[in-house]
Amino acid sequence: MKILDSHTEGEPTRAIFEAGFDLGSGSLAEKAQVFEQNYRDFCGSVLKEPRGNDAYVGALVIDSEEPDCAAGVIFFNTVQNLGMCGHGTIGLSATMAYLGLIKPGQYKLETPVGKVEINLKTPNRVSVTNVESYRLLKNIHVEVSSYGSLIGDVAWGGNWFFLVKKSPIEIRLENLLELTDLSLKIRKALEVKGITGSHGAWIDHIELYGAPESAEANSRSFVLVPSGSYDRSPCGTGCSAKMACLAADECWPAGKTWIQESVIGSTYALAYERGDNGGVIVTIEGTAFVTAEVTLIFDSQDPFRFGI
Ligand code: PYC
Repeated sequence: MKILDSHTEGEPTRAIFEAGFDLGSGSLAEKAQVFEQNYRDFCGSVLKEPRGNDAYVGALVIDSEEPDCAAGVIFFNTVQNLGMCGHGTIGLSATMAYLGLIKPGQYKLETPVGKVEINLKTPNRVSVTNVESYRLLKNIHVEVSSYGSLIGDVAWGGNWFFLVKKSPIEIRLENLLELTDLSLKIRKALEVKGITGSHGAWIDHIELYGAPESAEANSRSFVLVPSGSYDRSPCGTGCSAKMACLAADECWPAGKTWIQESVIGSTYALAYERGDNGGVIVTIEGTAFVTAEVTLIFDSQDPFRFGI
């Protein structure tokens, strides 16, 4: 097994090659289910403390049976599998470039929710064309203790998001605890109200939006991820959900670049085209750096070998 770490605009990805797991012979989506069911201990031990932390996303690289795809990838966090992962795709692309597996150019990767295209512009700068994103629900009211009624949209960008257009808390790193607390309360309020994504899917990511700090950016966001941690990057799939909402409201034209700032001030450049199914196809561009070649050691005497 070969493991390499990277960060994309501050958000870590742990890429795993040559794991050799038996995931059966189904589709990539079916293999992802087998992975989630049978390899939960592996996911925890690889990503959680003391080897990682709750912000880490794993990228299990496997062969794709799609002839036009360079690889298949199953993204996972410390809680469950992800459908797609924007920062993870950028980080994986930079890692594959570092390993000499790809050179600048265009490639496709297969994910459990569909094929995504990568354009490796330099060994570190990558743009990703995501699966089709769409808004499911508009102007949903949720009551949150100490904040009152908040309004947001439910949208899909490869994962499910609830997007609050106007955060009652300023999007600054100094407000991290309050932003996290508010987002967890919103997620709970959605659960209590029975508001879900399609087919009852759990809305596991919450996005709060506010004014950008940089004059070049259009917006700044805080993104709660399923573990309860936050995305250091502007969250690629979250940005896709955001662009789907902007397009649905006719607030931003197709083809024009939108700069999204994260809570730590890193940015993605985004643009969308109309999709075939009423949604949008979003391109997410960002930068990733490889940070470590990793050898993990699991001592059978270690009571915390499966993570904390
Ligand atoms: O970049 O899509 C993303 C992402 C999802 C969760 C963490 N990052």
